[in-house]
Amino acid sequence: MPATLYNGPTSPFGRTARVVSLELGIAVDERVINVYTAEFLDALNPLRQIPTLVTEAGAPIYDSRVICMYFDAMSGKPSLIPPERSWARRRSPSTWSSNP
Ligand SMILES: N[C@@H](CCC(=O)N[C@@H](CS)C(=O)NCC(=O)O)C(=O)O
Repeated sequence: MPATLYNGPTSPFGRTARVVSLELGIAVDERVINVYTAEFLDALNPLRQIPTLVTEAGAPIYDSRVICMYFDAMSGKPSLIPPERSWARRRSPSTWSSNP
């Protein structure tokens, strides 16, 4: 079961996350939702924003930049993160979760 990407129809942040997943060949189950009525999202992201990712392991991750770094770390492909920002890929994805 792939990760679930809660997204919206017009979100530039969500589009960034989706494009990065496509660039890296990461399968996601994208669900386009209305963030303003999606009460279930509060349990995954206290900001109730899109994009919000729920990983295959069930861990919620939010903020598009964090989601993009997660995809980058998980892909096994050459990183999209330029060398001068290599600090962004130092941590193991297995430790990643928005809920400490
Ligand atoms: N810093 C966040 C911003 C996400 C964001 O602002 N998403 C908007 C849609 S474009 C949203 O969910 N707005 C609903 C709200 O904040 O109540 C990110 O990069 O993911």
